[in-house]
Amino acid sequence: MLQMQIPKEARVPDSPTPLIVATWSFSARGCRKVFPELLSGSRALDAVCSVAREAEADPSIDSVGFGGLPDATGQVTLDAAVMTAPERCGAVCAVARHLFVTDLARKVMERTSHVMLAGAGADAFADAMDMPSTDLVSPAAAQAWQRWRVGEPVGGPRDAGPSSGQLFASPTTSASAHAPVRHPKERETPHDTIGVLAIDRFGALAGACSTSGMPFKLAGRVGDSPIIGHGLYVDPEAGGAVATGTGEMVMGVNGSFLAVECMRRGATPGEAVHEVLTRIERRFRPQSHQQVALIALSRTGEWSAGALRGGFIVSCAQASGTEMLQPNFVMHPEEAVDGPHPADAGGGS
Ligand code: SD4
Repeated sequence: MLQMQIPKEARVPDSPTPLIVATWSFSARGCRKVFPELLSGSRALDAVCSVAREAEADPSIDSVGFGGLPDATGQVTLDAAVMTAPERCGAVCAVARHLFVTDLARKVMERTSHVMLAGAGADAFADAMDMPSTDLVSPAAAQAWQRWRVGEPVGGPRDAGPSSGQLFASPTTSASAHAPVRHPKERETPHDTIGVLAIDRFGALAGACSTSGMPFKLAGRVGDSPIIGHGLYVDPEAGGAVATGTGEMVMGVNGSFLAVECMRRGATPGEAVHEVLTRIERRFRPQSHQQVALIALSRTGEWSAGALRGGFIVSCAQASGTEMLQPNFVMHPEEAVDGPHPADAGGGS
């Protein structure tokens, strides 16, 4: 049931003060580490890239960077985007040989006249930028893929949702020559992209997203995270937004762009997030295990977060400390997906 709660804003400062907000609790560690630099005058763009990099290097996070779960063929591919303004954004997708994809997306923004590079071209650009090439498949991710292939359960509590196969067509209807051999237990696994928004001492906004995408996705599948306007959007005239969850649903409504447009037209961040989730509800009728969550940050530093279901956590770093917070509203609080992440052990301030 759709619950029409009025979202409460989390922070309403008098003037912009440095702040980092990020999706999921595993981001708390990076937020806490990076915030002092932001407070002492570093730029919002540096902050969001640094927080994303922390997650990319952490092998215990199975949805971002090294440790990310592979696609259906066993290959890990990474997607990322950065943005500070409509005319200042960069993205990469389907990167197969380079770990620090948020930095790579930033290089696309700063060193080319393009916005997005994909696949082998993105890896070749990283080589040209002297970024080290690396094997992205961690031993744990390789094991998870082996289990998934033979239909064994993958993961712990985060993987305990009901079987559905929503991401892919059912085996009996999937006739594509490129479709992987599918196991009856295949389903859309909960998965947690890092999306980070920051505002710096100068009032500048920046955002970043980094993900290994949907676990066991069809080879070549790219979700919302690296696509400007879908997983991430920032406009200094209005604010910024990041999305996490089932990318296909976020893409259908241009989720992050829509949230920022709502703020441009006078909505609070909470109202903006609520509008996006309501539209997803109306069009997609998500199943109970499917999650979408967004964080929106206004240009004056107010922020709010909402989710379709319980389980979503926001990491927030500000002068008073780093906290892991519940979102401001949950459309279906009675339904929870995605429990605490194993990498959460060091959370809190
Ligand atoms: C995707 N949105 O590739 C990403 C996955 C994600 O939380 O964010 N999961 O669809």
